[in-house]
Amino acid sequence: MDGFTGWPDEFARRYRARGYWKGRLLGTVLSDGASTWPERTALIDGDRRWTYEELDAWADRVAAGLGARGIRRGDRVLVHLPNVAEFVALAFALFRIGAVPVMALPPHRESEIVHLAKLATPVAYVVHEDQRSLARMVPEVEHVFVVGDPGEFTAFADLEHDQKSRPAGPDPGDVAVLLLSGGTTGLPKLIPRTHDDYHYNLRASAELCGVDHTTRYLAALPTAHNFALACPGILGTLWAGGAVVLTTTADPDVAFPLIAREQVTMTALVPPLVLVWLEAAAEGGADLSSLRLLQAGGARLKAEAARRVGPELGCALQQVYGMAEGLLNFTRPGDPAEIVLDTQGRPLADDDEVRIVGPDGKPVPPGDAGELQVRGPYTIRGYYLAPEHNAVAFTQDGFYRSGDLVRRLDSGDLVVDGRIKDVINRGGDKIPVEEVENLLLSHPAVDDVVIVGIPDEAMGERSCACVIARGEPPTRRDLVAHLTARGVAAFKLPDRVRIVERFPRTSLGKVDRAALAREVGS
Ligand code: OOB
Repeated sequence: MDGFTGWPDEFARRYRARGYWKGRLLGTVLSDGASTWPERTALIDGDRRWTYEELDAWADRVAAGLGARGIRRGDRVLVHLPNVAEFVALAFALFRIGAVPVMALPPHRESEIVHLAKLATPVAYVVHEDQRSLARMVPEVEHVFVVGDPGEFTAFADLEHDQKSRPAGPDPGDVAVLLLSGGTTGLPKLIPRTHDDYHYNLRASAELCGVDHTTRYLAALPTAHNFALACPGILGTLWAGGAVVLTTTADPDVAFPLIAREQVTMTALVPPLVLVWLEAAAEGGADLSSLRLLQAGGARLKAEAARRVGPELGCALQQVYGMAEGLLNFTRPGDPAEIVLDTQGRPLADDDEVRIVGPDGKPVPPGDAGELQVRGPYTIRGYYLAPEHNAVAFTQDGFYRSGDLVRRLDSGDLVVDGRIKDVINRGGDKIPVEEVENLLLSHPAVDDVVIVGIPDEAMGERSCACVIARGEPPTRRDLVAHLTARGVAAFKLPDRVRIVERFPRTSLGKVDRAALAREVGS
């Protein structure tokens, strides 16, 4: 695929020789299950359920349908679905024909979808009926498939085709999926993950977490996000012969009865949802006795919340510090309490090369905080079609600059202290500050604007737009209306607006965002 930067040969050889890359295609995760344990339950979505054999056959019919419409290896397909079974069937269908899903997130709206369509030039857009109107915003896309009522478009259900012969599939070194970056500044970038590297990602995550055929994994976070997709998520669970339970909301009113009914053993949440679950469990009446493991990640989990998980939810906690670009860190089952409660874990692979550097790019003394940089068998060497950004986001020797401020303890475990990049982590949702600032600058009453994160008990941080007004100062309501009219995902709307006279500057004349955040946060 053009615009894809792979690993240098020397590294590819090493990762193959050491067994990270096994030459397995993602489509085999399901087909292997269908031949080994056809009758086992694979997927549950409300009252609908599929065995491995049934899900495999469904994915095959969708693959045939896509093929019959001329969708081929290397074509991109923009996937914009909530946690519904069609997402799973479609993902496997695409993996099989070698077409590449672009994983839009459910909260994305016009602004993000238009951007993704421009960047990825997909041949098809697959959307849920609730978001169907967005399809009109991307007229250049050849096919629109709608899950639910298709309106003027094609129903996803009509895609299915029985024709057995399929064109040649992908190679293990091909890009299998394009994930969205949460970790970069500016507009979202696309993260090319290959069959080889992502297969390692899901397989090793599943092994580390002890996922097996008794696992019943609840996908409560968006399945399009790396965490719930493959860390180990739905793909890791299916690889191990477990069952995946889907929910479109993590609200305890829905999720708790589902856990009891389906005997869910494991799930993954972002920290604000951990708090919501703790509060709801404290009210009593919920039966969470089947739950064995709760993964928490996406943003820093406070130690106080971490401490309550075991006693109050009755399951083990695992902290996960990951990024769609690759590197995953986990606390391990059996780690001492202080590691599980107070750190974000350590790298998944022996060949994850993690270095922690200071502003001069040189490694900091052991135990000091610095920027985490990484390269390894499942960490990308470049974003898709982004040569200029890649020149700054990666070092000369191929390390990804995470922008995260991290310390390494003697145990090897990492603690995330903050970040050096301009992204606000609003409880796991990543707000690319520059993108929103640019949209706000087009408001007539905004002369200049800087968005900063301010500490928040529940979300970790919230966004505050600091505005230098032109004439009558705009209200938060004005600015939210302005952004909403431009079709911005709701989590990017500023939680607060402060009118300021000027921005504090560093000695180099750059806006001192940290000082500004202190000013408005107090
Ligand atoms: C996950 O992936 P992304 O791509 O949405 O966001 C990555 C960024 C990291 O660079 C870091 O800034 C932050 O999210 N982050 C954490 C964290 N986990 C992620 N910060 C502090 N503590 C943590 N535990 O968020 C992601 C991907 C796979 C698994 C889990 C999370």
